[in-house]
Amino acid sequence: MDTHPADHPTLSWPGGPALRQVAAAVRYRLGDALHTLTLTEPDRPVAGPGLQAVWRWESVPNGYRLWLELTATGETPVTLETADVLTGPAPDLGAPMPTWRVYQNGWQSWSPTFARHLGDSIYADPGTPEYRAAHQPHWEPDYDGLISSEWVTVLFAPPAQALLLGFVTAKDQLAEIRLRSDGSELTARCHLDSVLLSPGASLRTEVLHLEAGPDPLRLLETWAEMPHPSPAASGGTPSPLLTLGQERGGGRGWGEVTGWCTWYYFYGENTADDVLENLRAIADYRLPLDVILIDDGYQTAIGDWFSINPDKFPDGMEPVAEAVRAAGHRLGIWTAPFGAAATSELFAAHPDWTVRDDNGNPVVGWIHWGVPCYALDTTHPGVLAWLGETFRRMRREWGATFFKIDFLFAAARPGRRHDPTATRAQALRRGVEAIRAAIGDDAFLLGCGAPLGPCIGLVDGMRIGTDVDPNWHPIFRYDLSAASTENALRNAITRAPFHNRLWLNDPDCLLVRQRGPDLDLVLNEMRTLTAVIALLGGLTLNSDNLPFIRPGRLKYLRQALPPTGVSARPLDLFEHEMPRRLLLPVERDWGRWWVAGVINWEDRTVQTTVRLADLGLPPGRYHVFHYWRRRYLGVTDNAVVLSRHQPHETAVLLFKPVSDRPDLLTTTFHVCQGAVEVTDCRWDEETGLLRVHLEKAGQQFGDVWLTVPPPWEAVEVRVDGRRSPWLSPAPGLLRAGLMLEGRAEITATFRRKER
Ligand code: 9PG
Repeated sequence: MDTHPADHPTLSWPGGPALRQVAAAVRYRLGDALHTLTLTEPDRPVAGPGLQAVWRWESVPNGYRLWLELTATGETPVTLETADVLTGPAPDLGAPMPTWRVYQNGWQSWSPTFARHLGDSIYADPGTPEYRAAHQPHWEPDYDGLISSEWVTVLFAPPAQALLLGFVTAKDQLAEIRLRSDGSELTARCHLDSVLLSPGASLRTEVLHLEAGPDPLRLLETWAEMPHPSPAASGGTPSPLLTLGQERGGGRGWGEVTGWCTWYYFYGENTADDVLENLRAIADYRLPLDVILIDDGYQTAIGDWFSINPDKFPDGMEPVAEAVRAAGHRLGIWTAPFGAAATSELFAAHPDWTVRDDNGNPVVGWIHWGVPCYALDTTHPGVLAWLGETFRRMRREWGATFFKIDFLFAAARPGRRHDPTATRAQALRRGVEAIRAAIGDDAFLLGCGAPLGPCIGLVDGMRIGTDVDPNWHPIFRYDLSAASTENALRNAITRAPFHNRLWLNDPDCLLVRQRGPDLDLVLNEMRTLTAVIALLGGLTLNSDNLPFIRPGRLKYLRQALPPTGVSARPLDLFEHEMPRRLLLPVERDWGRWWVAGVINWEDRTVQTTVRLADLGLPPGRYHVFHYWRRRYLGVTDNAVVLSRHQPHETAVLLFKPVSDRPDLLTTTFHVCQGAVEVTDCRWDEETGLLRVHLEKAGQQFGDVWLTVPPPWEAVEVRVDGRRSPWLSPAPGLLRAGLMLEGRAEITATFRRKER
């Protein structure tokens, strides 16, 4: 690594990318005058009227960290607009820009995210004011031709030059990376939102991490895994590191979140009885679903969270809450805590609690199913106190311990706030902090409609995509943020690297009901939804009307439960805008295997060749099992050809190294084929005995498949000590069925065949 702190410095990596003629820039106002400070040298203060700036560089393994420190030096406050911690022409990646793939991370949960091939046209969003309000927080007229990615991007020039630019702090400012597709500009910008900096006061921008390497997916995973420390509000040393993967998510025992949600069948029309009937069905069917999430619709208006709709919940929330808890479930409650419906009692009582525009009018956060909802000012002490009281009451009076907080971007709408020194990011974070403090550390907090950065460290789970929907393609609108199974899955896959690192990913709900008036997904599409959710290992919530689900469909739900807690990797994230290859490597002390999800996004049948090399499997011979078709495809050392890969079908393929003694091939109890339900597998050569231990909550019928290479032949199979019939679906294979309730031990005895 090479630094040239000259007049126009260069950031470079030996044999890798180079960023030439880089600078930093601060835009601010003093009185009516707009000033720009340009910095071209690290550590040397640069002064303008009323403001001093220092550009900091730090070398870290494989890269750099850059940020700015600003101090107001005059007699009057300055108004800060933007701070570019890095700006210059597009970097040199050794290949022309049209060959690049650029990771474009959307702003909030529902915002489209993908790696775009610059040779294709850039994403044409709808450009409506509503779209901009929800997804483009920094929109300005020069946005045309601009690729903007929130907090992080990876620029990838195939085959092997990639550069990651990602902020590793995100508490205080919204931050984006902007790239002009003509190569004229690459800027990493922190938005200071016209906040006031008082004389003598200092602040620090977010910290940008730059790293180069050959593998863009690995860079993204590495970035997500880094501590995202929060810079101290007024310069100086960063405050203690917040490492989400440790503090929240897995480390707190939240690895496997399951549940049932009211929204995607009832869409708010559910009554208390509907909830109770589903609760009963979960018990009757012995479905291992933990959280019962009462989504939108129980309240009379956004903001009036204790005004329960009497037509739907005639006895209020308490009896339902009580029944949910009595049945041993966690109660989940949906809110949109940073909104006040224009029609709400909240707004009538506190018209001064909203963010204001320049004319003093309340700013609309979003339109909720036709009703404008004003954005609450989460820097206002009254709002923060009310938030605390609201969530403490839900916990105290209803016993809720799972909170889905939605439409969070409302708190980050531009406008005037009670605290003129608070940025949009800080305002949002204060609101989420108030909720986290009120619900306690042991409750689960799920962000939704949430700007991602400022929620890091505060939420346990995060919705990372648009709403799932009874339709594959969107029905009303054709932008990438429109509710549809396809769009939900895209983001679930493209943001998979965040899972277990920044929080637990919520890919949105699993729907398994039969095709009909309430669901338009064909079998392959429903299986794709099931497979992708199961392979991604995040939150797994069902949202069907369970009393009316046929047993033939419930079995799909069971095959996704519980989640592994570990995400498959989207191997071709930087190759295809809709990634087609997910790979979950599984390693246990008794074996090693890989589960691949190979997706056909096309609306027609295609032929797909799956090469071991494309999956990155070590060279060798593998048994291949086609999960949904329950078909053994034989042994390969090269590739599998799916000659009729149907529209929207995900082929879930197991790759298991070939062994010279009897071994477990797979089970059909879970899409991840052993990663969840197989707790042990032992072979004893002396006695010719293979023991497989299965363990899984609920009640489920399924098969265990064993491989029986010559000279071995099966003598008998026992399930929990009782002799069990078995089949041989092909030479060298053995299949035994069983009802799994809790745990089971399969013991298979083999002998060497006499020749
Ligand atoms: C409840 C729902 C569910 C869902 C959330 C959120 O109009 N819109 O653009 C719009 C976007 C998302 C949305 C609703 C409306 O869904 O993601 O899970 O909780 O709210 O209203």
